[in-house]
Parts: sequence; C-alpha cells; structure tokens
Amino acid sequence: MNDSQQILPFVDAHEIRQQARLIGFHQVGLARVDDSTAAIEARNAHLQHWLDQGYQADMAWMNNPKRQDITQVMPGVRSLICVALNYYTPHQHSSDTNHGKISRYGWGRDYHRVLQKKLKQLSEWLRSQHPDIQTRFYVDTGPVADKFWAQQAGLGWLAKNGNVITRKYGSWVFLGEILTNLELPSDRPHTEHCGTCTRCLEACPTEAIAAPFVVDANRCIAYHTIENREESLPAAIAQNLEGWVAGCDICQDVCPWNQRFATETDVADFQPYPDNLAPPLSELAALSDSEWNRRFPASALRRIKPVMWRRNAEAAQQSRSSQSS
Ligand code: B12
Ligand code: SF4
Ligand code: SF4
Repeated sequence: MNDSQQILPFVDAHEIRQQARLIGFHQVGLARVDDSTAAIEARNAHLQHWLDQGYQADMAWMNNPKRQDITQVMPGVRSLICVALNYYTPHQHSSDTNHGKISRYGWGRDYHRVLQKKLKQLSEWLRSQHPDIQTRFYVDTGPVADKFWAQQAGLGWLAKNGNVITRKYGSWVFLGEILTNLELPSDRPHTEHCGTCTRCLEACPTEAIAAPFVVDANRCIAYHTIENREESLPAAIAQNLEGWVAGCDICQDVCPWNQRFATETDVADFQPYPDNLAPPLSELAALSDSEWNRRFPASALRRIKPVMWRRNAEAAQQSRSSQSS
C-alpha cells in the first residue's frame, strides 16, 4: 500500500470543494499531476519559446526551471486544488485626463494577503484530516504556473489576452492553488472560448499581444508600470500609456466575456481604497516616500516604488499633453 492509498479514504473531493466554498473561494477545481503529463509538456514548450523570444523582459525569475516541473516545487506532489477569487467592483476609471488610471487588481487590499489567508485555512483543514497529508500553497508567490493549473482544473481558459477567463466572472479573478500529496480526481480541463474574437489584440495600444495567447512583456504597459525598475520608460510605452500608471486593464475591459459576466465581488477587502480610483497625475508625479506609505497600506501596489510612481505619472502627463497639443 502506498501513502496515497493510506490517505485517500480520509478526504473526498466533494468535502474539499465544500470546505473551499465555506472559506469563501468563488471557484475551486482539482488537477492531478499525472493526468496532466501531455499538457505540461505542451505548456513547457510554449513557455520555453516565450523565454527564448525574450518576452520575459527583465523578469529573470521566469527562467526558474522549477516553473516547468511542479515536482521540484514540492517533491511528492500528486494533485493541485486550484481556486479563483472574483475581485470585480462596478467602479469605473475616471475619464478626466488629469487623472491616472490604476488597474483593478490593485484597487483594494493586496490579493496575495487575501488569498493566502484563505488558502492557509483550507490547508490547515486539509492537514487536520490526516497526519500524512502534506500541503503547500501559492498565489503568484512561487514558481508555479497559476494560469496553466487553473485551466487544467477546469476553472477557466487561457485566453488570447494572456489571462484566464472564467464563465462565471470573466477574467476578474485572482488565482491560487494548494499543492498536496493527496491523489485527487481531476476535473476536466477547461475548453477555450475566444473563438474568432480578436478585440484584445486590436485594443492593445502597444501591440503587446505578439500573437493570440502570447504577451510580450517588453511591450506591455502592465510590465513597464509595475516591474520595470529603469529610470525612464521606453518611448513606445511612454507615448501610449493612455493614462495608465499602475498596470493596465485595456485587454480585459474590451473582452466580451468581461462585459457580459463581470459580477460584483462579495470580498469587502477588494473594495477600492478611495485614493486609488481617480488619483490626480500631478499628485503622483510628486509622490513622497511618506505619502506612498500612507496611500498604499497592505496593497499590491507597494511593488511600485515611489520613484516608479513619479516616473509613470510624469510619462502619463507628458503623453497626455503631447496628444492634446
Ligand atoms: C509573468 C506575469 C505577468 C507578466 C506577463 C503576462 C503574461 N500574460 O504572462 C506581466 C508583468 C506583463 C503581467 C501582467 C499582468 N498580470 Co500577471 N502574472 C505573471 C505570472 C507571474 C506568470 C505568468 C506566466 O507564466 N507567463 C509566462 C507565459 C509564457 O505564460 P502564459 O501566459 O501562461 O503563456 C501561455 C500561453 O502563451 C500559451 N501559448 C503560447 N503560445 C500558444 C499558442 C496557442 C495556439 C495556444 C493555445 C497557447 C499558447 O502557452 C503558454 C504557456 O502555458 C502570473 C502568476 C503565476 N505565478 O503564474 C501572474 C498573473 C498571470 N497575472 C495576473 C494579473 C492579474 C495580471 C494583470 C491583469 C495585472 C494588471 N491589471 O496590470 C496583467 C495582465 C497582462 C496580460 N495581458 O497578460 C493574474 C491573472 C489572473 C487571471 N485571471 O488570469 C496572475 C495569474 C496572478 C494571480 N495569481 O492571480 N503578468
Ligand atoms: S495589459 Fe495593456 S499593454 Fe498589456 S497586453 Fe493588455 S492591453 Fe496590452
Ligand atoms: S477579447 Fe476576445 S480574443 Fe481577447 S480574450 Fe476576450 S474573448 Fe478572447
């Protein structure tokens, strides 16, 4: 008898789903690692191609070989419990050109904290079922392909705009997962439903969607405003910011699935901090360290340091004024 046979009788998949929902996750799905072998190979080939093209820009951590081999992340992993949490609120971005645009993912409390707290609860419950059960959980916090596993576990599909779209909430969901040594029954991988649509490719102001499903970070406003630590932004980005100073939601805003299925979240933590909805560009261009601390408590936007806010806001101001002159 192997370990999993000893463990299996103590937790059934139905109970796991029920527990995940009780904790507040909006979607939950299961993926067994050995059911995903062919998909993992195809995914790794795509990822390797993406890396070979240099589409990771300065995100050298994307080269970590563990990202291509989940068993290096957790030896003995057999299954993943994948979860999604809806973060949509009906607020809209300001159309005033004196205001900067902050993308929805950063409006409220840091999603890493919100999901980690819930994943910890689910993990602890799982481990309490049997002493041999092992778990590790991630929310964009390790070399795990959150989108790939979400698709394998049937939560949604990897869409042409580079995001996972769910049928229930569109792409306004954060993804996380628990890795476990439990052998769980796989859900069916989600089928793809972009069809012939190309709205996101056409709407991207910097042509960052190099081909359907493939985002080139070098050309993506989200990458440059959040991850790029250089003193100035490349001209092709700076001139096309369209007011975005922290991330970019354009390719999600235009998506028909989001236009039809976005639903307000019940997670109070994702309600926007008031200062994040229509921040004057002039304020951001002069943001001091202490003001940065005050404005972004427990926020994913702390990844954007004060000097980056000033750089982004100045570039957005300049592109606005050159467009109006
Ligand atoms: C690197 C990264 C980025 C990079 C690169 C973006 C990207 N799409 O990969 C940058 C900094 C640009 C970025 C931006 C954003 N990100 Co980000 N990011 C990640 C991260 C850390 C890794 C993603 C990854 O592996 N990319 C590498 C490429 C190769 O992977 P891929 O998109 O899965 O590529 C697949 C396809 O290209 C496919 N493929 C390639 N060729 C072909 C051809 C065909 C025919 C087919 C079918 C498929 C196919 O195969 C590849 C491998 O599976 C994840 C967290 C995580 N740990 O997974 C978050 C994550 C993807 N980001 C997230 C978010 C919210 C964002 C932003 C929306 C934030 C914002 N508002 O600004 C933007 C969206 C930009 C966009 N259009 O994608 C969420 C997405 C949630 C969701 N619903 O999908 C994630 C999952 C974090 C989380 N845990 O919630 N991000
Ligand atoms: S996030 Fe913005 S810049 Fe990046 S691919 Fe989407 S529309 Fe283009
Ligand atoms: S806009 Fe169209 S092509 Fe792009 S992700 Fe949405 S459905 Fe897919």
